[in-house]
Amino acid sequence: MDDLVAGRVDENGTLILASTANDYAGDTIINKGTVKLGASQVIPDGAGKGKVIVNAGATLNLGGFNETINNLSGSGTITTSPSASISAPVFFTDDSGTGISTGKTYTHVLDFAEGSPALINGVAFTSAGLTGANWTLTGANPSAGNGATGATGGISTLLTNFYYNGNPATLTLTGLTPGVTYETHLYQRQWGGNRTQFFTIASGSATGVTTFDEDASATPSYISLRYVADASGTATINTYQLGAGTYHWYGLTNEVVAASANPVLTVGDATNSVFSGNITGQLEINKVGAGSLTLNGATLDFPTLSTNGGITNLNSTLGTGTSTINANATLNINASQTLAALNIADGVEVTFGDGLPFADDSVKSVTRALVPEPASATLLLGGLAALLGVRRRKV
Ligand SMILES: [Ca+2]
Ligand SMILES: [Ca+2]
Repeated sequence: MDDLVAGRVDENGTLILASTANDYAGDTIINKGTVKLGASQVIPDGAGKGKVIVNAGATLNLGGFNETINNLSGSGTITTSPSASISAPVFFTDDSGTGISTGKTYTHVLDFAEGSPALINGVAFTSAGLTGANWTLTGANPSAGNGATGATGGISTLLTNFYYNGNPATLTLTGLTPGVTYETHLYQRQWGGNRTQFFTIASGSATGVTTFDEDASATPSYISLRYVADASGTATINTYQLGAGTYHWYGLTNEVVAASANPVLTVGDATNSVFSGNITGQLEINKVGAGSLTLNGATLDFPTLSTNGGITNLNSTLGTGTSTINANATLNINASQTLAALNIADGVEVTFGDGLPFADDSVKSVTRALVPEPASATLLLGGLAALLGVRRRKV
């Protein structure tokens, strides 16, 4: 199902594009408000597809996802915000399959409704009622249980007793560190009947959803709910009943995980374009295609600019957000820069301001601050940095 029949957004507010089946041929024109990605690759690209135009006052928010577009123009804003997601169940029958480990950093290890809580792979769980110092479970209340868990070991203890009857049931985790990526694992087993739920995980503006029936398989499982903690250090998990019964809360863990890689916006086709807007946030711009892309925006503050095709004209100063340029295709730097790294591939031409080019035959990388002055084309390298094998020619 297409989210957009015609790719034109004219109203304020946020439109989330989440269908990877989008296949419209026209341009994607954002005139007002925000278009936010809800999955990777939801804007059509390639032959026969349109351009992306983000006009002044409007925003394209990558939402933590990768996207490839034919061509970028306009003077609006490109940014990203963290994503949240829920992955498919992982099945297990004993402790070794649960992924629970003393090698992980946990903020919560909760065994609901268990008087003698589980000990799993050396991790001692907390005997959890409906509230604790850094969490609450509302909605679900009566407890029940039996020993027919389908598992052995400590995880069988965890899966013995549970809370139920919440519709919705809301679990709130607090005391999290803002900006840190976490995964909540919800552990469950078969009880009987259709217990399909609509799950959401939310922290700040990021929300992930899925539907899942914990009773569909006789083999116990866990589902992973991944998110980046918001500024308040709070995450909320909701379950809404779709099947015949409510979700059974047996137990959970919440662990610190490595942050996801920054999302990449891959831009470019055979045509030339100018983007005069701002680019901010933890993202990478990857220039491809035979045409040129000119970046003129007042605020260009993002970690990584990569050039892998055509010509990139960098006419504004990159911000201080650990800016790295990976030059694998022609790059014209036409404004002063202070960079964390400039990585220049063999044979790639990088020119610095005012028409004085440096043709670089062999430099692999420069990893110190770079401050070219357009008027004199002086290249200043700090620390121990050196340019090797550079051929400088006058024009
Ligand atoms: Ca795309
Ligand atoms: Ca339990």
